[in-house]
Amino acid sequence: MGFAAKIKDFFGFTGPLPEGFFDDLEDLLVEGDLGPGLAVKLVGRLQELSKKEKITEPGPLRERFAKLLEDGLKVLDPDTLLKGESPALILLLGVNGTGKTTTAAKLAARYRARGRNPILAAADTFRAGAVDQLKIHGQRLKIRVVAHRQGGDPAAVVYDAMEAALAGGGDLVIADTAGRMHTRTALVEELKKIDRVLETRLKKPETAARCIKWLVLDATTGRNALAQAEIFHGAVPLDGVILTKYDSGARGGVVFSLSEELKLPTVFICDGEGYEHIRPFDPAAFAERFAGRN
Ligand SMILES: Nc1nc2c(ncn2[C@@H]2O[C@H](COP(=O)(O)OP(=O)(O)O)[C@@H](O)[C@H]2O)c(=O)[nH]1
Ligand SMILES: [Mg+2]
Repeated sequence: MGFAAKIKDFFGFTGPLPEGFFDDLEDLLVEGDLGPGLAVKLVGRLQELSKKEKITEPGPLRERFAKLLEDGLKVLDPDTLLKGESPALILLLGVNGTGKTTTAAKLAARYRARGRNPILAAADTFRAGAVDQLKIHGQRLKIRVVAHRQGGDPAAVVYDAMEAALAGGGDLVIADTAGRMHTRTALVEELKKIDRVLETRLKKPETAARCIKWLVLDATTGRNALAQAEIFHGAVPLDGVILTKYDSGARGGVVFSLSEELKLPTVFICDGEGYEHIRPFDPAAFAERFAGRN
């Protein structure tokens, strides 16, 4: 049984709370990738609430729990973040296989549907096939892809894409990057270089500083996703996280830890491979689902 079904079951009875209810909840939350520290803290608060308000039934307790979860979430509207920035630059970071390339295409499609004019930058020049993968998306979506050869300089690709945008070709550059950037020094060097290139060649000192950095995390990797976020966020300050593969029984509790421990908001959730499978993070809905609403 997946986590979502288990938590539904857990709260899905009537009558008084059985003995060990709160301990069992703690265990279940850890299974949902919430992390032991946060699980203890939240369940403690819930227990206090249940005493204070004399809640003895699982239904109302579940609602209180969902609210507690929601209250702990950092929120950031991905559309306000981009407002006024032209051209805006979004760098998608993350380890291999988390869904960066797919998400770059989804974001381009989404923002275009909202009136922006996106350009995709194939700045993963490291992985064989990465450039072609993005080009195929570009062809399907009829969105311009700026690309160099495999093995080329990622910073130069971002620069060219920004220049194309500044020349009137677009107002939003979405850059796919290489997964190898998860080692701290490589990541920092790569980003510094992008900064330098944008600064010196575009003569727009603020451009690089304003670039939006979103980390792409695979929900199915559980607590490992938090470890990845710690490394990336420690190397370069991130603006937020995009959680992918939140389909097929993913748990997703890591989102609460990202907020609590790293103060990082989740900006988008992806739940499938199609271009439409991306939506802005909705804290109330996410908390409700995690808390097993029927
Ligand atoms: N089920 C599911 N698969 C996804 C999602 N996002 C990406 N993928 C798949 O995950 C795999 C790796 O994605 P890719 O974009 O190449 O990852 P990258 O290495 O970070 O660029 C591909 O097979 C994608 O189709 C998602 O939200 N749900
Ligand atoms: Mg890729």
